[in-house]
Amino acid sequence: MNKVALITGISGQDGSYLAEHLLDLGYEVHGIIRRQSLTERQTERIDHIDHKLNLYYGDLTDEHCVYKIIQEVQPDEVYNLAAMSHVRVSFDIPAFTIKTNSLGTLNILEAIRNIAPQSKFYQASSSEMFGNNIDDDGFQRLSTTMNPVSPYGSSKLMAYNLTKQYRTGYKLHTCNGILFNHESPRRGTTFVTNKVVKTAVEIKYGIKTTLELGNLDSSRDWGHSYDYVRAMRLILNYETPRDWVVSTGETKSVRDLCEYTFNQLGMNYKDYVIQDEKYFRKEEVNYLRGDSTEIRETLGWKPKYTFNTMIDEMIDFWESNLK
Ligand code: NAP
Ligand code: G4F
Repeated sequence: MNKVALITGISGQDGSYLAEHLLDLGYEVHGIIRRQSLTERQTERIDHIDHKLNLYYGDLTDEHCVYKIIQEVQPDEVYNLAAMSHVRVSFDIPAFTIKTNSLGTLNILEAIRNIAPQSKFYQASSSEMFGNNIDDDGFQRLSTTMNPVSPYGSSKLMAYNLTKQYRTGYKLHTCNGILFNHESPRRGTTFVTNKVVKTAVEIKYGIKTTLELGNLDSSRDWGHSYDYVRAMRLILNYETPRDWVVSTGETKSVRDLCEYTFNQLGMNYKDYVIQDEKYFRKEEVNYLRGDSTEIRETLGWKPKYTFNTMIDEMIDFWESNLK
């Protein structure tokens, strides 16, 4: 019998890579999508596998539809990737962020507890939960104190704690993957990596003249979504439900990102990048670098991409797209 997986947020960056991965492994894949007014672009990231997927309209904030879908699908594995995932935007729409990311997660956990307790549950937790706490050796890990500095980080910390509590209190198979930033050509273009790469390519081809950014000094531990969705499945299929950190262990600043990308395209970022107040945040996470020793040693997870090969792939994507 094929395993049955339900992915919330299947139309997102990670949802699309995870769906491909699970289909390759022989899973029957179900996913929740939202109704949008621009139907043509709604499933752009999964159109190539659409005929293999079972899609349902739904919204995590609607507990009735969450119950109904879980009742109908009776999944072996639930991957909760749906979220209002943009940190800066979470300052503009904090209530929606909490309703989707925290209460939405609770809606799934309650449905599993009541009508599908056999389902294993993966929660897309985030390095944003650490805020500005860093261990003395310069890394964040499971034991690092969490102190979020955005509505997004706070919403994810609530969901993280609920996921732990349903494991310890109700003995359900629930796991958190604390994933550090991960990107790809499918990344939304308002996140910094894809914004920088897409705009740099547009500048090279004369479509734009400048790139407006916020804070250039913050640092992130950037990996590739292709690698990180593989970690999600490993996490959920480990015999003991628990929480894990997934990261590259290397960190680069936004300035480094600009320098590398523009150099690859034969330009100097200093000639094009300007800073604009509107991209700064009320409070910033300054430095992220994750210690993923445990998942590498215990589950054998290892990323295929480096920062450079990932950015090169994104440059190739936008060059062929814009040509
Ligand atoms: P993404 O591209 O923004 O995808 C988010 C998905 O959630 C989209 O399919 C979106 O649907 C859906 N969604 C949003 N609100 C919803 C709601 N109320 N009900 C149902 N679906 C809703 O994000 P991603 O990069 O793939 O990230 C996947 C998950 O990992 C998110 O939970 C994110 O917070 C978390 N995470 C991401 C990173 C990262 O660096 N990428 C790191 C750590 C954790 P629409 O397409 O209709 O908007
Ligand atoms: O690409 P970002 O918007 O990602 P951020 O805020 O780190 O959040 C992402 O990673 C989290 C994991 O740590 C996820 F949980 C979350 O869902 C999301 O995927 O910004 C990265 C850095 C920030 O320091 C930001 O201030 O880039 C800086 N930045 C500078 N200029 C900018 C810009 N960010 C964006 N989005 N746009 C700018 O113009």
